[in-house]
Amino acid sequence: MFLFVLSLITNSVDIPICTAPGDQLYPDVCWDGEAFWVVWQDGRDDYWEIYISKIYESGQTEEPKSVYSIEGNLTEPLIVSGSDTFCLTFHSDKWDTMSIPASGYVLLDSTGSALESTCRKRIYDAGPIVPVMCKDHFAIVATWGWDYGIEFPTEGEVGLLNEGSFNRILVVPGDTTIFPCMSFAESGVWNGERLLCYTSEGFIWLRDTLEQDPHNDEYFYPREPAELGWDPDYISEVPLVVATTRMDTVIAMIGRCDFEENAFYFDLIGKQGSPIIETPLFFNYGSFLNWYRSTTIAYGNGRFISVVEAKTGEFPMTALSLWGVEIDSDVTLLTEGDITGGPGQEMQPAISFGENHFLLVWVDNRNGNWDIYGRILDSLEYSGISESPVTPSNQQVIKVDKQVFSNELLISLSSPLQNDTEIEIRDVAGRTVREIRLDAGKTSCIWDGSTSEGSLTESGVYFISPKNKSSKTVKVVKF
Ligand SMILES: [Ca+2]
Ligand SMILES: [Ca+2]
Repeated sequence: MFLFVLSLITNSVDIPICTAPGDQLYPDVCWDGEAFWVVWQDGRDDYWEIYISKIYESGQTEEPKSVYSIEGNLTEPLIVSGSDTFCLTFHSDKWDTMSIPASGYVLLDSTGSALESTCRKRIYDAGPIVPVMCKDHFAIVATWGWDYGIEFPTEGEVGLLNEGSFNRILVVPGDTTIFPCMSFAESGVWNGERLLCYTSEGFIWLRDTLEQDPHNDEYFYPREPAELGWDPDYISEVPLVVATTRMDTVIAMIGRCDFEENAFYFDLIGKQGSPIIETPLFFNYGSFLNWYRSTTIAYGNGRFISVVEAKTGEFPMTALSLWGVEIDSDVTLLTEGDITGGPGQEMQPAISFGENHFLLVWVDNRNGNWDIYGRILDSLEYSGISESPVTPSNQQVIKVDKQVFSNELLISLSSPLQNDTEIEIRDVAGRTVREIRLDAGKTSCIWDGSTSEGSLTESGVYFISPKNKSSKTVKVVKF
């Protein structure tokens, strides 16, 4: 109850972090022990540059400044904080005077100013370049490419920065019939002792030691691939993990299942590399987008908050907004829903936890072009239904006749459906306990509290939504 009161106080208004002319895109956020730092790509001038701004937990912001610029465009920055420096990574469309894709990193001092001499770039970037703070060093997890004319092979690599210089500690092996081998490294997360990287070969532990033979530790999967619907023959073709955070020494991750498009899982991985919960928490984000940068997660105050970019409506009426999920540290789903946003569209969320509160940042076009907005929060506020424009066939509000029930619950939709659908009822672990078919033209059904197998469900909290997820989820308590 105490936490609830606190959240009422601190859930606050949107902070306009940067509303400069032109578009501001791809924000990322980190916490340096005293304040949040937000970076983004800024298009106010002729080229995309990287800008940075400092945001305090009180909501106070400092004037954004250009952090680093070279000839050409700098895009999609990521930032992590070290003890007295930051590591910033970016993509670029120039390598010296040549117009070819490159990626790089630069160290920033404690005021957010670039230490120019540390900048390193690699030509032919082919994938993410992700900074991770380990114990003493920054790690860079990246996928490079080579232009061989017809072939465009890629190679996943992990390095540790030593005074700004790149020390390679892992090259991900791939198809040995191709040189360089086809492989990639998606990202990594530090658990306080070791760096867990996920690559096209699987997951691998690395140490924060400049000299190491990474292949002392073998590649592995925390769970049997089949449990997440992964086909071992095609395992490297789906992003296995889309967002990670850490709860003490436990790693929390949201990843892709391959049961169906847009199926996600949430899992906790212990020090041994295996899951510490019996089954992962499964999500179905319906028609939501889920590319690499659109999902974010952070842990703080005993809960995980994850936000994903969500697509509503059918082409060409599609609109982007944010969908949030809160998960308790014991892996129960607390809430989920459309996050209250502005009158325009919202996309590209990033979240970080500070000392007492989270900072969620995103891109928002309420003023006619894209700007960076943020919100200091303890808990997510939901609008109930997306305020973004949607086509009539998707405009549904789901209602129940009571929030607390024992025998019978009336579930109704705001307008008749054009196609048959299913009402899905899930428990707090995200498991589907019952699906009720609703024929086209019908608007209501009764749930008698039983499971699909006909047995009675246990007392507790349940979430009800149409299977296509074009409406908000309703939370009920059964006793
Ligand atoms: Ca909106
Ligand atoms: Ca703008």
